[in-house]
Amino acid sequence: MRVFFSEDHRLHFPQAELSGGQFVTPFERPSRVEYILRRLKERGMTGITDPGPADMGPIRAICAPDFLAFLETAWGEWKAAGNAGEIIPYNVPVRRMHTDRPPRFIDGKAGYYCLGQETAITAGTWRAALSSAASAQAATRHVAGGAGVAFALCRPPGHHATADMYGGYCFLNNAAIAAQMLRDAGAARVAVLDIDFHHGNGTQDIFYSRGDVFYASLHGAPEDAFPYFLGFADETGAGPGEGANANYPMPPGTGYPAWAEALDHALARLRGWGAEALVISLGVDAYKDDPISFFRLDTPDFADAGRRIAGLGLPTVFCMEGGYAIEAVGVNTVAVLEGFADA
Ligand code: OKP
Ligand code: ZN
Repeated sequence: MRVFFSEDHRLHFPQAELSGGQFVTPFERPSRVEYILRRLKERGMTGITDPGPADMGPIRAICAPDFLAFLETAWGEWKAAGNAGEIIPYNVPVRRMHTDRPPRFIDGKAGYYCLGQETAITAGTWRAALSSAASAQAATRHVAGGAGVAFALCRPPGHHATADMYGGYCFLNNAAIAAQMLRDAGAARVAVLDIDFHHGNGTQDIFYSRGDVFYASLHGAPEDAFPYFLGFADETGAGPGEGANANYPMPPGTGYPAWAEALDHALARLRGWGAEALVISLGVDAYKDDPISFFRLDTPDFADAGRRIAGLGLPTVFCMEGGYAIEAVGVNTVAVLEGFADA
């Protein structure tokens, strides 16, 4: 299985994440990728390819122009305003305020485009986010060209990013960009299956009213888990997208039997719907020792999940998302890929 990966992910490494009322080293940090690369090499998966520059076409197809302009210019404006630290917004538009009037001043603008204040923007964030999207794009081109499967080792992750908001460690929605590219390459119906512990609110939102991309997600119930305000079971799509969204929220302590049952249900939905190509939002934070999650999957469970996903028999692009039990992230990620490849 070919792996697409850019070293430019290193350009994004904020000093600070707001957690527990303190600034801590971000959970989503560059060393996560080192563990994944090490495990890929240990298992002989050595075809690791630099994706080259991002193609802005498919990124513009998914993201709002003003949001892309914000990501590109935010750091310069923040520094020009005399700020010494990283971009962490203060105020965000909420109930009964205007959510459609982006402010001029950077402090307000940063809040306007933010959905999670744990996520800081730094000097290199935009370039890192582009490199992450580029990996998803190169993997997608590889699969669209007939490869059957590819792994985009994306960092930073993407599934919380909407067309016009960043947060939850995400800036550009890599999985959504990949799904759109598969559509453009000729797949009439594309499925995104999100097995990260967190609900991919961004991916759901981007495709919610579309009938050509099905979004299915297994995740910690929003009553108890980030992103809190989306991911309920009664969100089934809208308009032409009605019936093309499926959420499987699950409670604290959920183990593999219940999780696998939800996975099988989701896979049956995607098969019945007639998916022709598949994007997997591959987070491994459903792991039992993940520091910010509450499911109880173990390493062999990830391999089994990979096998079940392979049962769909579809061209598949894996896009890396979360996973914060750092020493186990490589083993668990590669377990999914090997389970898929062995099946
Ligand atoms: C990104 B992905 C830590 C709270 C963290 C944000 C979680 C973002 C997860 N005190 N909240 O889906 O793995
Ligand atoms: Zn996650």
